[in-house]
Amino acid sequence: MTETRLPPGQKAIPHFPVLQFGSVPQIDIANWRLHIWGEVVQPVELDLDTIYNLPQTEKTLDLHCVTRWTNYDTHWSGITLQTLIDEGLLELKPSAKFLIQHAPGYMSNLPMSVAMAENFLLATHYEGQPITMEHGAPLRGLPGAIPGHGDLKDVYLWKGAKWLQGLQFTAEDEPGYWERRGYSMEADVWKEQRYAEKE
Ligand SMILES: Nc1nc2c(c(=O)[nH]1)N[C@H]1C(S)=C(S)[C@@H](COP(=O)(O)O)O[C@H]1N2
Ligand SMILES: [Mo]
Repeated sequence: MTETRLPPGQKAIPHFPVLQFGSVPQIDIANWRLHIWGEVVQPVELDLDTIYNLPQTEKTLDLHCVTRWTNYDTHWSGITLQTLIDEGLLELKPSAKFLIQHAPGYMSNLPMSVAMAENFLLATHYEGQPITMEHGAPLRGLPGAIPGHGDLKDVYLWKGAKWLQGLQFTAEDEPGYWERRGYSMEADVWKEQRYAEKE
């Protein structure tokens, strides 16, 4: 296919930078839980063993950071929101329209249509190894692009929270960490929605 993989304003680089606001948080993996709440029938807390024992999904994704680097063909595995639904761990109310990912000192918002799509993973492993602390262990929200799937919405990497510890489902959209600082609520990489449009 001649279709380009590189969104406008991006540059493909061969390495995977570490990037976050502030320092790497201290995470006590043994006592770590994923909290799920909001517009759900039953709030739950999942430990890492439970997540590791769910059916795993593998994805090869192109990552696009708003600071203009792109990393092609990164390999990840983990679970999806659909996995949680299929395994009876998550039942959304019809009022659930947005997913807010929570991490220590960080939040990011996505519409359910993007969070439920096949290019959004709750990732535990990168290139066959558990995700390192710097890259968001033990679990990170991960939006990436699947080349050739022009039907999927592709958003910038800030729309996935490293050190994910909470999934909150809401009826109304809520700005996350970067969105509160002027970044786009939508963040479509092909439309270069880096910053929010001025009113
Ligand atoms: N918790 C948390 N998640 C985060 C961020 C952050 O500052 N804190 N930064 C986001 C941004 S802007 C990017 S580009 C990616 C960087 O992921 P990496 O460090 O694995 O490259 O994490 C995203 N998720
Ligand atoms: Mo980023």
